[in-house]
Amino acid sequence: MTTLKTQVAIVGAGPAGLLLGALLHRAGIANIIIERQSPEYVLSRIRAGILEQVSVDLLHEAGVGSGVSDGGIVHHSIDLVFKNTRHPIEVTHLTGGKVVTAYGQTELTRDLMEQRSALGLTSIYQVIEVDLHGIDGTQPSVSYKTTDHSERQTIECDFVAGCDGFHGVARQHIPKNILQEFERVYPFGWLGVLADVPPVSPHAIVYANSERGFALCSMRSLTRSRYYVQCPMSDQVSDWSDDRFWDELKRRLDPELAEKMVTGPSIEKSIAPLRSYVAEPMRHGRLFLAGDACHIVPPTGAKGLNLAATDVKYLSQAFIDYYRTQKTLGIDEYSAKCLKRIWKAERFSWWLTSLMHRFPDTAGFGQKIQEAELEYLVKSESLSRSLAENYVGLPLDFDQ
Ligand code: RFL
Ligand code: PHB
Repeated sequence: MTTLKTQVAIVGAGPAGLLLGALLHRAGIANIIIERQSPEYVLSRIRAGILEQVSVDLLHEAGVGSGVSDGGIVHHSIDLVFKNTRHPIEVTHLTGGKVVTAYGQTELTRDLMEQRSALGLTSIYQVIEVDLHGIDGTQPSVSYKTTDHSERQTIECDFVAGCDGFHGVARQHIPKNILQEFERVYPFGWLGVLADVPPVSPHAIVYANSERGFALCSMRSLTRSRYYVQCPMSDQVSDWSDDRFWDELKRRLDPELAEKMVTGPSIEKSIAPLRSYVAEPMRHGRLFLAGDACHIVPPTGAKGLNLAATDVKYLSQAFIDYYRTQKTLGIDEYSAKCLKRIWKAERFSWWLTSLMHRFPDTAGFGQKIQEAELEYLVKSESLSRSLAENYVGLPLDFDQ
């Protein structure tokens, strides 16, 4: 059996695990990351696209800010489409100067992976049979196998960070009588398409409510677009030819955008379920959960990756304080501090999802109520401001 030693063992090389590894390394705290998939597979998952300023600042703090500075597209407004008409919500004006940045999770992950390998830090990919040990005590460890070694390997550490996403193993190590779970599964999914065509709306992300269902226009660059349409979860990707997708997307937008839409062959197409989920607490003994490992939001509010980033901000600060001062206040308060922000983002994402999608059980009545609320929202400065301040991300000191 091979045994490695480190200070923090990180399970999962998604954005949460990689960002935590980078921030800890900069503070002189040794860490090893293990990941179930290959690097290529991790980079092939097309997911988030919108970063709050807090997340962009954290990338700079982690030393990988140049990617988002050079390749990110700063947005000052979002557009809401309903009843075939587009209404801008000027988020920067409404929040006293805040912006969001379009920058893909794939690009952000690549920046962090490249930095990690340039620094020679240990990341072990394609691990199997991951298990955690001794998290109730003072000497936890993580064991696993790699696909090319049959013998088990162990990482001895001071702390374990469970950054292994919704389907990971870390959360399962919090005893059932302690872990509380809260969940809502929505009766539809999102079909997403990535295509090398210029974004139809380069200056604003477009969220559309239509009688045919929700649609979203986003981007990865000025030549690469990311679009979504609401679809039944029973649909298969093979049910959606490119032609059918473009036709459906255009029918859910206002006539001007539909007319301007440049279509082309898809380079990725996938269907994602929509779920709200929180597991509490986020810490048990020496195990700390971060990101999708302990909370999921439906993607409508673009909060998932941003929440993962703020968890990691608080967790890295807590570990840094601990190693500098031996005081445990930061690690003791970690879960409660994160959960305050998480539940506000859960509320916002649930509200925006409820407002923008077609629900099978409310049909025509639900559509009329949504349109009435949207009309109220775009006319009322206070409601527009509430949407804007949540979209750009509530200030970090909001709950202090
Ligand atoms: P990830 O990205 O799921 O990474 C977890 C990693 O852990 C690995 N893993 C294991 N490794 C070792 N051992 C095990 N036993 C393991 N089990 C799992 C996995 O292979 C994986 O590499 O979680 P993380 O790091 O917490 O990051 C969270 C984000 O990925 C997620 O919240 C966002 O993608 C959500 N999201 C969005 N968030 C935003 O902030 N803005 C957006 O615009 C946005 N759009 C989206 C989204 C998510 C979407 N989907 C597909 C759910 C759009 C979509 C369509
Ligand atoms: C994306 O660009 O993938 C994206 C943008 C906004 C969202 C969700 C996803 O709310």
